[in-house]
Amino acid sequence: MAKGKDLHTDLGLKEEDLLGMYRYMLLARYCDERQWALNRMGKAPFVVPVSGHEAAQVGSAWAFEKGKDVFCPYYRDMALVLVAGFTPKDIFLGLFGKKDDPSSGGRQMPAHWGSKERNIITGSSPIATQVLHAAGIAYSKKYKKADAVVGTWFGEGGTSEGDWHGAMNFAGIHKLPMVFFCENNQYAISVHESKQVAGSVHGRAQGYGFPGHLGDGNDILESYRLAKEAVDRARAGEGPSLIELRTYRHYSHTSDDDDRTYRSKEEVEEWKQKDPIPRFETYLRSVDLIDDAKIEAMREETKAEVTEGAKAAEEAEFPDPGTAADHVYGDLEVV
Ligand SMILES: Cc1ncc(C[n+]2csc(CCOP(=O)(O)OP(=O)(O)O)c2C)c(N)n1
Ligand SMILES: [Mg+2]
Repeated sequence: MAKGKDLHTDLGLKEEDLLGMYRYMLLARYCDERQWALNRMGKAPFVVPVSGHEAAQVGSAWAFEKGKDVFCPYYRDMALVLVAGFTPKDIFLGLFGKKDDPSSGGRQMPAHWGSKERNIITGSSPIATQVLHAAGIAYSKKYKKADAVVGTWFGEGGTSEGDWHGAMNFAGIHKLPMVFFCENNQYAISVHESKQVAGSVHGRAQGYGFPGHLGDGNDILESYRLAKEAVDRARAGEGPSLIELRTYRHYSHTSDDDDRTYRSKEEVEEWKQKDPIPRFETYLRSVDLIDDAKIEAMREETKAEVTEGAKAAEEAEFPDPGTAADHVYGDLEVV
């Protein structure tokens, strides 16, 4: 592949795209650090960290058209939903279970992202169920001849579920306009990939009659390239693709997990050295888009946006307990 400026121009990315991508990576990272700190302060009961996955999520989300395409994410996809239209304040409204949480008005667990206006379909807690939802939505888009591509994201653990295989088979049979993204961080909570995945994730696509590709999920431009090719293919009516993006999570599975019991310090450190954010900074420097001063300014600006969003969400109202059953059981009255 071409080097330097040609690398992103060959991908059809403009300078504002690159800076936008970088900004979203920073936003996600700072939201993550903030939510982790809030958890340790006892202010946020449950946190699902994203750090480490930013390139895979921002790069893949960038290939979709907002307002047209549909996102079926999973709990780790905070950077993805930021690209799809969530603000840092929205992220914290969900974390605190506040009334204006866009996902569920404070009814769901945090990280069950959903927003009708942003075409983000809320996920259920059982893993990989969103993959079936995505296939159903993609079928409806095809049936209605709508110009829309459906993206769905999941971990490699999710690919052991029957739901995942059912969705893959259905998508292959009907040549659905969708893209399957596996964020392979090598662990399903404490279970290593070697005990979870026989063969490879991307290799499974062949069995369902469509292409599967493997990419470096810590490389945002590679994540974007693979996603864009797959989204273009889906939009052209050529059917689904599966993209496996290899990455690593920097923190525990959730705030309720202690990863020291199953990952060595050395392994975590080794992967932190491959942090996707400094790696993208190296590229941005190489094409003269940023320097130390610009990095500092963008970091300060995004950090301030996150601090402000967290503060506004902390001060926001909780839902009225009298509305607890609204949108849950139809029009039941609370007695
Ligand atoms: C059907 C089902 N089984 C088990 C769980 C418990 N569980 C929640 S997350 C998770 C691990 C999923 O790992 P992976 O798909 O690799 O995603 P990651 O968290 O690593 O991003 C498990 C087993 C669940 N939510 N649903
Ligand atoms: Mg995993």
